[in-house]
Amino acid sequence: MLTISKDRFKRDYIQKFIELHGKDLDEGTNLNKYEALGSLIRDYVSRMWIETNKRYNREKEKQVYYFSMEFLLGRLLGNSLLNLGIRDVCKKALKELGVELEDLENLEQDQGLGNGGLGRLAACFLDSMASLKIPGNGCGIRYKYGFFEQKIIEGSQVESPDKWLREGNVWEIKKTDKAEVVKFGGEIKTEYIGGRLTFTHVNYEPVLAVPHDTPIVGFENEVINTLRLWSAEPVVNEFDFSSFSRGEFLKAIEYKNSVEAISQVLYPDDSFYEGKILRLKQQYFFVSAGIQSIIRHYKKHLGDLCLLNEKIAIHINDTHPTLAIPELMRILLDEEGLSWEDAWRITTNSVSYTNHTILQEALEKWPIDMFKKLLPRIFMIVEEINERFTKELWSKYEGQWDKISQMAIVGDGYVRMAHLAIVGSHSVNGVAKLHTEILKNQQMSDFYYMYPRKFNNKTNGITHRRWLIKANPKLTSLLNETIGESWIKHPTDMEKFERFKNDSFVKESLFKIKNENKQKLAKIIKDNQGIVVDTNSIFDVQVKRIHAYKRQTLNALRIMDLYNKLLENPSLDIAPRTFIFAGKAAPAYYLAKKTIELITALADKINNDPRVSDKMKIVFMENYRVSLAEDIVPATEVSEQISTTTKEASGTSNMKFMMNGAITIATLDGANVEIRDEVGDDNIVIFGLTEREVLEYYRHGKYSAWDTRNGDERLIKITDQLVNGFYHDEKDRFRIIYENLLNYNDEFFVLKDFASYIEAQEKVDKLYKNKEKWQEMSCVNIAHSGIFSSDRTIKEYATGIWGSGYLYKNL
Ligand code: 26Q
Repeated sequence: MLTISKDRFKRDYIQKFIELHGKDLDEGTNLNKYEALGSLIRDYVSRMWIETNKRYNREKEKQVYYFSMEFLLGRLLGNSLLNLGIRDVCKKALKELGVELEDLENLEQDQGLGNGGLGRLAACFLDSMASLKIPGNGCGIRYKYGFFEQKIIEGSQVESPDKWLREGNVWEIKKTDKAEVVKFGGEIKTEYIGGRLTFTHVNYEPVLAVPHDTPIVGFENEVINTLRLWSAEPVVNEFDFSSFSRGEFLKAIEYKNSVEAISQVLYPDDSFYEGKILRLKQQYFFVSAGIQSIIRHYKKHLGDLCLLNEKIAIHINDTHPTLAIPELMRILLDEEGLSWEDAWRITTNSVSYTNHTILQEALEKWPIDMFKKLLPRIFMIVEEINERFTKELWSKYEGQWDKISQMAIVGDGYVRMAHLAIVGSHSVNGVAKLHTEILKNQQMSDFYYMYPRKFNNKTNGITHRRWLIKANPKLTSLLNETIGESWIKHPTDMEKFERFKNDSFVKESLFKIKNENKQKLAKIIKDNQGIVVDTNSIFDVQVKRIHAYKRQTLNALRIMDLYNKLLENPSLDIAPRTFIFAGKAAPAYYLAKKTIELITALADKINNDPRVSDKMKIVFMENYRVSLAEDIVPATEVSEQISTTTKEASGTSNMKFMMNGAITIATLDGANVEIRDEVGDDNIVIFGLTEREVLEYYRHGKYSAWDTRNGDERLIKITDQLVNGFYHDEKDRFRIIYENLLNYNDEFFVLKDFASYIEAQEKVDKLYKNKEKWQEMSCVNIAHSGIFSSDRTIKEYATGIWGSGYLYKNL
């Protein structure tokens, strides 16, 4: 923990400001002030960072490398201050200088280098590794443009580039001397040299990978870990621009552009795979740079490569970094001269893999031709892995050609990344109990049968430091006042809070805190969307990526139904509700974009209907991102977790909401199952098809959307309203949604779950009207949320998969 007095801080800050801007503090803009503060904090951090690295090198504790295409960090200033333990001092000091800390914090651009859950999980894991003193490094891509910025124009999503680096980035340090060269294309020359077959890569296109390091501050423990993001640059030596004749000059420009394209932009699709060569380039680019730098560092500090897997663990976040497996093989074989057997043992014992989805359309497979041309040597290695693996299969399943070809790594003209990841690693985990069971028993059952010991579950978590302590300071104080502060380091101690579930003072406090958080959010809604919401209404929230399986449509349909009911019976006795949505649709995902249009159309019509305006309001908040989530989550009362059972691997916003006292309305999908197990049926509202029912429908194909609709008056009315111009002059605006629900017999069972969803919502209404009961439920939810801290998750990874982090036991 950094100890610094207020006066010292003031002096340092003023000095930093002048040094940086060449003027006095009172002449500076808030942005100037933010930059000075960021820069000062980085100075403080730098000393600890150097010390941490020295200690790691000295003590040679096992290092974890978390490879991920996405790190969705959000803002860093507030959390770094919190973790350094100087946020209060800093706040007071700045106040005395006439500066509001929050104003500066709000100026920071989100670091939005991720799509959603998977990227945010990586960020929570970095925070937990540092806070648990686990030597953990992130490895990814420094995209020039992160996840696009979303605007809603005339009811539709419009994307623009996320220029997050426009005003610079105070947190990163470019390490030019640690650059690596990554090789694409070309040919492989094989020859025997000294009786050994060697492989030489020729005529390749070189790309310089330049690391940018960001400090990851541990919580009050003086640990600073590193997130290393790679940026692609031309290798200048080999293409010296000035000395080229005209033809070569153009070639050089082309080369430069094609290189820089690699780290230009984050692909905005989650859960939909498209075989784009640039994406494959991105994957090999950061994986190769990362593995090369690991080996370089290892050789310098530790030496013997045969012990590599005892000293480092390489974790791959979904299949996107799977090329780490053949890349590590390549280095051990071609550059270090190890035998195949040794290289394979070291590689598989180093690498572990997390699966985040069972959606078929999200599974990565690369066309062989593309793969081979771009990565000739890596392809040879993958072929060899495949050959050895299929031989092993043959010995088990002699004659069963179908099974063998289904399980092969290379087959049907593709390289199947999930198969490579399973075969080339020592651990495969799902992200919630149900998800892992589905992996074992359905999706990957053949592999589970073959390698039962590789498969394990690690239920996701979220960092309670960002999502509770930072996002909800008032609830944090209430916890501290009632149960003491031990929960901060031991989040499961939050269970003690359950003792207060019948304490009227605590319940009143919970009510008040929620209300204040709602007021804060209401102001943001007013400022951003121009909509005035009633802070006495239920804040009912669904914020996440827009996707058919997450069923924002189901939510929209019940809003339509409620509107109909209110028009029919204006005195219907319901607790007023504000329906809050936010989330981005992949730019090419037409149905998802139409879903946004539907929600905004409902808002337009219903919000402007005075007959219902005191009972319901609909808000679609623009540009959902981490910093906006930090304002929404603490103000939420009803958390909508309504995916089709079996489809949501885990979900993590469900955990954030619960931790902030929201009541969950949910299907028994993903980690909702564990949330239910924690709080009990009385403190969550469950509805919808069970896993078994869903799987049964898929097996027998007996679902009929039309029959379901025709059997329910409410559904007849609302599905008609989708296409009769009720919500928009353009009558066919939502036709595709209608077609999907009915004529395409919607594979996500929206209509099937409608009736039970409505019933569940009526139950929510009743519970909310009983204020005492609601606060009691809220209290129980908070009390049981500690287990969903990512600290628990990371301890499980460390002990169960990585074999690292023995130190955390002493905390
Ligand atoms: C793959 C290939 C080509 C282009 C894009 C992709 C791609 C990119 C991102 C595929 C998937 C993703 C992201 C997936 C994701 O966020 N999954 C979520 O992971 C969370 C953390 O485990 C879970 O809580 C969610 O349930 C899961 O949907």
